[in-house]
Amino acid sequence: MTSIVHIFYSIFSFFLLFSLFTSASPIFPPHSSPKEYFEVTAPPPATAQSPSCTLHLPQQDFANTTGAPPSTILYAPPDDCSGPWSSVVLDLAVSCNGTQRQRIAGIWLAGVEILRSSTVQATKAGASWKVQKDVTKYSSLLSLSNVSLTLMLENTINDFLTGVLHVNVSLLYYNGDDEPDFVAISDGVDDTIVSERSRKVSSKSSIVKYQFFYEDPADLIIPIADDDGANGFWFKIQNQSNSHAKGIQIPRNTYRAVLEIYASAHEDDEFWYTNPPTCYYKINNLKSKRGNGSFREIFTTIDDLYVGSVSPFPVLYTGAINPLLWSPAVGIGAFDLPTYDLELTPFLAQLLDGDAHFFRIGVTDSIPFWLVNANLHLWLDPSSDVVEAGTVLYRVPDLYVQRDYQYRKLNSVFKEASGRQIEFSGFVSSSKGNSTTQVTYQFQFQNVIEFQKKGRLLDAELFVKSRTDVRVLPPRVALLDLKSQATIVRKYPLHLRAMITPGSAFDSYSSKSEVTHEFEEKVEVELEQENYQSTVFNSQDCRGSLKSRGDEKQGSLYGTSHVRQSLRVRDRDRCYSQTLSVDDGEIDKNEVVDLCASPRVESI
Ligand SMILES: *[C@@H]1O[C@H](CO)[C@@H](O)[C@H](O)[C@H]1NC(C)=O
Ligand SMILES: *[C@@H]1O[C@H](CO)[C@@H](O)[C@H](O)[C@H]1NC(C)=O
Ligand SMILES: *[C@@H]1O[C@H](CO)[C@@H](O)[C@H](O)[C@H]1NC(C)=O
Ligand SMILES: *[C@@H]1O[C@H](CO)[C@@H](O)[C@H](O)[C@H]1NC(C)=O
Ligand SMILES: *[C@@H]1O[C@H](CO)[C@@H](O)[C@H](O)[C@H]1NC(C)=O
Ligand SMILES: *[C@@H]1O[C@H](CO)[C@@H](O)[C@H](O)[C@H]1NC(C)=O
Ligand SMILES: CC(=O)N[C@H]1CO[C@H](CO)[C@@H](O)[C@@H]1O
Repeated sequence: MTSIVHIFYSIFSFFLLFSLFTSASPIFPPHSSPKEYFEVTAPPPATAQSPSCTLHLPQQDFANTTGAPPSTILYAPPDDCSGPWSSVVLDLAVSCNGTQRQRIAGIWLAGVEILRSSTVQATKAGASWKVQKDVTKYSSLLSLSNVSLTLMLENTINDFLTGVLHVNVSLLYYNGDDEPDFVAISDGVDDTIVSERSRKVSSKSSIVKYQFFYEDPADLIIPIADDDGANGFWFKIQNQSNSHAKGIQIPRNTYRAVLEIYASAHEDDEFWYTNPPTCYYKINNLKSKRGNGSFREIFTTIDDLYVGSVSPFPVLYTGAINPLLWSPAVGIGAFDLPTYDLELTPFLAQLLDGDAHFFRIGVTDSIPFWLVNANLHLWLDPSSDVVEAGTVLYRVPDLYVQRDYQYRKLNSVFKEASGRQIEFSGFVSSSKGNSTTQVTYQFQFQNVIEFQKKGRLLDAELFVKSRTDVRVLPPRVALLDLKSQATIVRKYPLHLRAMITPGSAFDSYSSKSEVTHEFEEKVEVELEQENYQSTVFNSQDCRGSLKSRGDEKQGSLYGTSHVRQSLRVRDRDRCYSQTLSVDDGEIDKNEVVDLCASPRVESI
């Protein structure tokens, strides 16, 4: 906490303040009992039923674990509960018994990451929360016995930070036989028919999954990660040239491959989309290192051939900007960070020769640091030893980048825009026939960062849109487990405005901030027999203030918060809507509506 003095001796800048905010604990009206936190999400569909069986793993405690190896538990499914399951849900329950800062956490099964999460800024009274995630796509690993379940959570205990994190991991297994009877409620005759039919499809299809890429769980999942695991299996990426690779051999009868990427941004890149070019600091003689511009992209290569990239979603952890904004509802994705999927089937031609191939992951223009690793999901042909594959098209034009920097000393404006459109296709000839997979990926990135009032006001506006199209040709009856066509569109708009004012007392300050951000996803799947859509719209609109009198030790921040959040999820299983309203840490409204049950609500 030397940073307060440091801030006032250097020129006041937001970048130093962000790090200050993340290290201090907020004080709302003091809490006497542990505060319960949550992330606004739709519960996994399976949890509407009772699980067929449940596995509670022993509680793990994370006290002073910085620099320590992760904690490892031996995993095996319960004896009377071997798969296949219709769904498996990971249940994480955490409590913290004192003051603590935000931490990042990862859980791996047999070295394959199954959850990336973060923890809360707990006050003296402590905190607790719960995370549930559908992990059915990892079924092939979940059915293994005596494999390691690894938890990495670096925590620090000192005179001020007293909170030990107690973590319980449970797995809930569902077999989907005891589907509940749905009652269609509607006053329109036509609505009733539609509603009943969609319910029937829904109860039948809850045997499979609603996520396009993992409709049927893969037969084999290979981690592209740090095998050593002494500091967790993730790769720690310091800069663009610091990419990491792993050599792996894949079975020669693989007919489909999807790479799932887990990523989180930390330290100087935690708020990468507010990073000006490094020059801004040099010109103004500032010490901050939060530079290198605002564009970041996670890229993957196989044997140095570029095979795809993804734009990361800006997750705001619980210490971000003004910690009061994330209490009790944390930022979008903070407890269950989004993952990103790359369809790699068109590249099987390079991979099926039985040799080892090098999968590399990096982050364009990154600065310290990112934690990134990936899982290679493979589907195997049970009826042949060798599948034949060939590349048909490989079109990767350069990334388009446009930068418009207007330097006016501390008051400057930095605009960046970039985009790309890439296309791959390849055929796979297995016992199921010969099909061609075409993949196109497009994305658009725009960012404007504006510093006003001599750098005390920061205004940043980010917009990211990505679109992936996967087509499997020709659609064949014999290959019902592959989709004919799918389109996945994601949008991440974010607007952040924060102003800091030094107070009259030494070291004191006050700040005001506004953050509006959204996670939007639309998946459209066209099958021979069935078409369906799933949409997620999640938006958080936050405003707050923060004051430090400057005469106190860490934990002396107090202020206000106003948060409005709206979540809508529609897919084959759910029409979930949640509206939340929080003022000064207290919930005014938390309304959950089943839009399927009351179709009229949606038109309001
Ligand atoms: C925590 O660990 C650090 C170094 O790893 C050590 O310096 C410190 O004394 C430890 N604190 C406690 C309370 O054990
Ligand atoms: C973890 O499980 C133990 C044993 O069931 C229970 O006593 C404890 O309260 C649980 N902790 C959390 C954080 O849920
Ligand atoms: C938190 O719990 C641990 C035991 O897990 C205990 O050693 C520690 O004293 C507790 N801390 C506080 C602040 O109560
Ligand atoms: C798992 O390990 C336990 C004890 O270490 C052993 O009794 C059991 O047979 C093992 N199970 C399998 C499937 O290897
Ligand atoms: C990138 O990171 C690596 C690993 O920390 C370091 O050795 C290298 O000097 C860094 N390169 C640049 C350009 O900063
Ligand atoms: C599969 O189809 C592709 C293109 O349609 C063709 O080039 C290839 O020769 C076919 N392979 C086999 C084994 O039939
Ligand atoms: C956009 C930008 O400034 N990129 C720089 C990020 O840092 C690396 C060095 O680590 C430079 O090579 C890039 O030009």
